[in-house]
Amino acid sequence: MGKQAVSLIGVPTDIGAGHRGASMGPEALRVANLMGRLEARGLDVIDRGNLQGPVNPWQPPQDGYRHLPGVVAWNRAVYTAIYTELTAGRLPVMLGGDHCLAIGSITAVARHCREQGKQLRVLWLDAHADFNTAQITPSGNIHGMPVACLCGMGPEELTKLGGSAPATAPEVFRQIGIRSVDEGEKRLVREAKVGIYDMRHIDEVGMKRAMEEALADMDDNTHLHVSFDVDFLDPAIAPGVGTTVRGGPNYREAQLCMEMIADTGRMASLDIVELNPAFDKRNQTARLAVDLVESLFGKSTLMR
Ligand code: 6HN
Ligand code: MN
Ligand code: MN
Ligand code: MN
Repeated sequence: MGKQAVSLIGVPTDIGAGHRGASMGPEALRVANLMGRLEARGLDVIDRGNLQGPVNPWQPPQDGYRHLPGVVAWNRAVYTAIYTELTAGRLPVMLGGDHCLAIGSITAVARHCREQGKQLRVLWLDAHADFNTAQITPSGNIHGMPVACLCGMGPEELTKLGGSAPATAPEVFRQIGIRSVDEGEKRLVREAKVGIYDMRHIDEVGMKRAMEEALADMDDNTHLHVSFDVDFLDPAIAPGVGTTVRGGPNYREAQLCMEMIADTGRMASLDIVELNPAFDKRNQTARLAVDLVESLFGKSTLMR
């Protein structure tokens, strides 16, 4: 078998977030030697550098959205870049940037899947459900809305990024680690029937069984996309994010989660988002993220 081809794409913006600093995420991951670690795994890695887009104007929300034009511009660039890598047969790793950028990456992945006749499965590793809309958002921050947008609920400029809406459907999502969902958002995720494996469920059945459930019913035809919001992790081990929520997976639980994803052999695209070096200590959260991403690519699997 040839080397798995991986492309790193930096997206240095915090345009969708409520705190500044996620724009420094791509560089922090590079400083933590993401590329070298993946190369040591035997992967053929190219760092495509950073995409470009508007500066963060740091304005209050308008009609329920903060920075909508800027969010659209960045996501268009992400959509094109991710689609280009997938078409070239490479595995794109988006280095965010805040989580609004998953609208662009997953819209591209969904298009690729449609064209290739593949089934899409999205694992959404996050403390948050990211299913807000303009009507119910407590903040106006679009990083709290990407899953709703991908399911067709949101402004046309975002829901139709790939030409038509919806980009995909609630059934493709499996959300792991959830522990902070806003009041109105709770009703929406319930109505949409998003697959949620929240911390209560992980406490009750353990990470192993929760992941077996989330990874069930995939086959050779499944494209598995992992959207890794670093605030998924417990803030005790990962302080370098803008929106910490206590009570997340610890180091071993997070490792097991990544290892079980690697064991499926189906991960075909990845987002690493919400890393915020302005809140980090000595780049420890970036180093932890790189450690976990190595596991996603099979590091801890013996005999490989
Ligand atoms: N993230 N639910 C909150 C909001 O403002 O909508 C927080 C969202 C956080 C989003 O971490 O990707
Ligand atoms: Mn493909
Ligand atoms: Mn998120
Ligand atoms: Mn989050």
